[in-house]
Amino acid sequence: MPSHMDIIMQNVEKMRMQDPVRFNKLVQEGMAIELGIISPVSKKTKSAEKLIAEFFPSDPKYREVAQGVLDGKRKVVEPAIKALIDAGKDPVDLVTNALMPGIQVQCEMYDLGLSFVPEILMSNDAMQAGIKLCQDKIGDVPSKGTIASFVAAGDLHDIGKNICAAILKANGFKVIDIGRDVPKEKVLEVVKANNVQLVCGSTLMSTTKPGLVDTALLLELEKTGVAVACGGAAVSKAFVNTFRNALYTKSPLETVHAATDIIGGTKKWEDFRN
Ligand code: B12
Repeated sequence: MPSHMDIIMQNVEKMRMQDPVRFNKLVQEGMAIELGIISPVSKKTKSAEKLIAEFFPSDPKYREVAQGVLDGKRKVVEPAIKALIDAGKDPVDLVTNALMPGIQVQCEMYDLGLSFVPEILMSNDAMQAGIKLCQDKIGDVPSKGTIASFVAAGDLHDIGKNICAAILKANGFKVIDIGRDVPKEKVLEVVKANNVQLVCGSTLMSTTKPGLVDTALLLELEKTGVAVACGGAAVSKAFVNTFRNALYTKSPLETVHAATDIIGGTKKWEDFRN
C-alpha cells in the first residue's frame, strides 16, 4: 500500500510534468522563504488583515492612529492625536473611533494566538498616551457627579475598564479609579470616603463574576444607596438581573447615559432591569 509521502510525491511529479511553470515557481518561492528572502503569507498576516478590515476606521488620519496603537508605537500615536485635536476633532470621538480600534484588533489577535502579552501591553501603553492627550484637551469641566470604577477581585483585565473610565471622564464625570483585582471591602471604603454616586464594575472572566455580585450586595447591605453598573465581556444583562443593586450597561456610552439618569435622579437601578 502506498504511504502518504508516496502519494504526495506522485502528485508533485504529476504537477512537474503537466504544469512546469507553476512547479518551478513553487520551488523558487519555497527556497526563497527558507532563505529568508521573502516571508510566507502566514496565518498572522491573513488574520490581521481581516481584523483590520473589520475594526479599523476608513478615515486615513484615524487609521494612522489605530495602526500606531496596534504597532504599540506611542511615538506615532501622540503626534497623530495632537494633529487631529489641533484640527478640531472631538476628543471623545478620537478615543472611540481612532484609539480603540487599534487595541481591539490587538486583543482579537491575542485571542487567536497571533500576538502575545508584550504586544498587548505596548498597544495599551500607546493607547493610554493618546487617551491622556484627549483628556488634557477636554480639561476640567464642571463635574456631573462622582463615579468609582473597579475590576472584580481576582481579575487583572483592565483595558476595557480604563476605556470606560476615560469616556465617563470625557463626559464630565469625576472618576475615581480603584484599579483591578479589587475586593468588595475596598470598593465600600472608597464609596463611603468620597461621596460616590455610582460604581462601575467590570470583569472579563467567568470565574470572577461573583466579585460583582458580592460588591453590589455589600453596598446595599451597608445602605450606601449606591448601585453598581456592571460591564465587561463576561457580563450579560441576564446575569446582572440575577442579583440586586446592579444594572447592566453594555458599552461605555451606555454607561454615560445610565450615569446621567441615575446621578441626575431621573432613574433608579431598578429602571434598567427590563
Ligand atoms: C488582553 C487580555 C489579557 C491581558 C490583560 C491585560 C490588561 N491589562 O487588561 C493578559 C495577558 C494579562 C491576560 C491574562 C489572562 N487572561 Co486574558 N484576555 C485578554 C483578551 C485577549 C482581551 C481583553 C481586552 O482587553 N479586550 C479589549 C477591551 C477594549 O475589551 P473589553 O475589556 O471587553 O471592554 C469593552 C467592553 O467589554 C466594555 N467594558 C469593559 N469594561 C467595562 C466596564 C463597564 C462598567 C462597562 C459598562 C463596559 C465595559 O467596554 C469596552 C470597550 O468596548 C481576552 C480575549 C478577548 N478577545 O476579549 C482574554 C480573556 C479575557 N482572558 C482570559 C483568560 C482566561 C486569562 C488568563 C486566566 C490566562 C492565563 N491562563 O493566564 C489570565 C488572567 C489573569 C487574571 N487573573 O486576570 C479569557 C477569559 C475566559 C473567561 N470567560 O473566563 C479570555 C476571554 C480569553 C479566552 N478566550 O479564553 N488577558
